[in-house]
Amino acid sequence: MSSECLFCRIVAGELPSTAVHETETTFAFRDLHPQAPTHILIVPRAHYTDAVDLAKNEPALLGDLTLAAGAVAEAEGLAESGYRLVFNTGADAGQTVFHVHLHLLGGAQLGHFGT
Ligand code: DGP
Repeated sequence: MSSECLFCRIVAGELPSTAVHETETTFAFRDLHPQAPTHILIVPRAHYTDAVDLAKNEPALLGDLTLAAGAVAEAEGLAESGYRLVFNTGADAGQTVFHVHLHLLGGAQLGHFGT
């Protein structure tokens, strides 16, 4: 845990969040600035900078994040309609918080992206 890290502090309960799902290794909460009707962030409790840092150091945790996302999608009623899972990785991709987080977006027909 880093006292400098926003998401470490949210996971530790030092800063408020609207939690929707928790496991031994993961924590999921609603995004403060939603980009879709449902926008949830799923993070590992342990601090890793981005998805590649996580994969290099604790690859099983990537699976935990994905399974947690599936459970959240189910609870949010998105399992049938579908949803998007995104890791922004690095500044040019729009990553602003350098504690790896999986965005779960859904609840609407999402446009294609990449430009
Ligand atoms: P990214 O741009 O991929 O690093 O995503 C960071 C997300 O975190 C962004 O969608 C907004 C969200 N966010 C930033 N600060 C907070 C906060 O204090 N609480 C919550 N719940 N979300 C936050």
